[in-house]
Amino acid sequence: MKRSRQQCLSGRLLAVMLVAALAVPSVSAAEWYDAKTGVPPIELDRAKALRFFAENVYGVRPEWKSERHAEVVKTEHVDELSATRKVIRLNTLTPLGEKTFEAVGYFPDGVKRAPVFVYLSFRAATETKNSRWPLKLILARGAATVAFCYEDVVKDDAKVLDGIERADNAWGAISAWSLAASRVIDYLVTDGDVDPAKIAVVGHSRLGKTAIWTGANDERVAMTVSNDSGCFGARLHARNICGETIDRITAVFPHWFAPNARKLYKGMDENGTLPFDQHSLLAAVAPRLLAVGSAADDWWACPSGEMAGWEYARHVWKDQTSADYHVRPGKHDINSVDWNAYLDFAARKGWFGETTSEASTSKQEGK
Ligand code: GTR
Repeated sequence: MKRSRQQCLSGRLLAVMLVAALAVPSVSAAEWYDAKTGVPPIELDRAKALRFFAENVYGVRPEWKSERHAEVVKTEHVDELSATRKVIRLNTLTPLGEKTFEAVGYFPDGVKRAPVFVYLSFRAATETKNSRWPLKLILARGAATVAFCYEDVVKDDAKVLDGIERADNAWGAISAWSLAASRVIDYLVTDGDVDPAKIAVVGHSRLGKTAIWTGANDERVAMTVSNDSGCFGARLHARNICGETIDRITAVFPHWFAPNARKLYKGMDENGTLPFDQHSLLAAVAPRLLAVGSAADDWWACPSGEMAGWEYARHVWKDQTSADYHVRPGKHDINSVDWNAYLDFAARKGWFGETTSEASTSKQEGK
């Protein structure tokens, strides 16, 4: 049977393409992605990436020479949670000088060295009814959790750094909130109720950006959790899929960033000339665990762009099951669906030994 002209042509085209593909020297995943999509190449040198993001986006953290304090000022048992509650007083450095703040932690009864989830909170950590920090759910897994309110460290106000002299690469509030999270970790690694190898940092939205910046810099963070972190979080700027722009975020929240973020990069995300992207920051978390979570209706943070950030970064992990992504229905928020996704991820990674719901389900099913 004679083939049509079109069939011949497409057959020849296929052959040409095959030969061309075989002739192309093998390229790294990063180059392949770049050629295909226009996303800037990923920076695989972690130290270089961290220097870049410090200098250009979140600001350079100054040396901190004065003494560090961490003191448990209150310990009590909370019967209805079957946990011990500790109030920890810490000091930290901020662009406005030294600051004392308190973190509140819950440590489950009967767990010797518990994995711990540090939650960066919008609300006072003394509040026990906070749907964004579901204590019962976390403790029921056998995990400890510690939270502090970010505004106890630096007030979240666009004018908060007005009146102080800021170099172009000066650190902003995200970096200061992140240092406070590291100060909490300084304490946690000394607390005998905690497994120092299983420390997670969890943040939502602006505090999701903060969680990523913390996990990228602080290697004691074994699991970095970015929930709906959006622009300058997990979302790729390139391709401007949807949501907030560099122009908007640096105009409305100048105090979050180094002045360089606006001075150097405003508009470059919109015209596709930005020389870097957030996948390089996510990659700085590797080989430690990374969880990126999105909400389907969260246009501003842009779930498709957050997923793309994760997708472009995850080839850096040798074990790709160590970089997790989930999207849940609904709006911008962190709720028990998100927490369950993060706790399940930790369980899959063996954080709860044999006591995890997954382990017991698998056993029951005889898997
Ligand atoms: C928005 C901001 C986002 C995100 C969010 C939040 O106004 O534009 O970047 O951080 O706030 O933190 O809830």
